Amino acid sequence: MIAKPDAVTRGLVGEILRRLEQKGLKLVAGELRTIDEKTAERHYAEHVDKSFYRDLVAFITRAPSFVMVVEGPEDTWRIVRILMGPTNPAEAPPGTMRGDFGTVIAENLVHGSDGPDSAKREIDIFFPGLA
Ligand code: 3AN
Repeated sequence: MIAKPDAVTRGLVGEILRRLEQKGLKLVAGELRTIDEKTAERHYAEHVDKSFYRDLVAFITRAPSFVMVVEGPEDTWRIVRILMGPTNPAEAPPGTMRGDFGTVIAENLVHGSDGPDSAKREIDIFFPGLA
């Protein structure tokens, strides 16, 4: 999971970690890190043809993110995404991270892997050797 630059700048990392930990997930790796352009392009490779791709890369590289790995029962990625809420904060219900803290899709605070394969792929990008 990634607390993106908007979340870090707004001082929401503690709150995001609190929610993950309160749910019962365990933080197994975490670092404040400015993601470089090459890494961002690798991370967002599936969106390369989308109209918002360049904006996405510019956004995630503009300031430090808090990149982390959390562990839990099977399908932890799904639990994390439920806590995050839907992609667009304007439509995310209260109680979710995006619903409670965001208003626009371009600044949607958090990233979470969308399945077991992407979780492994993304952990390999940010914490090689961990998974
Ligand atoms: P999620 O982050 O919920 O997995 P994805 O993978 O569909 O959502 O999108 C990746 C990121 O691309 C989102 N977090 C969001 O910042 C951005 N994004 C998605 N759709 C749009 C859009 N229509 N306009 C601008 N940015 C978007």
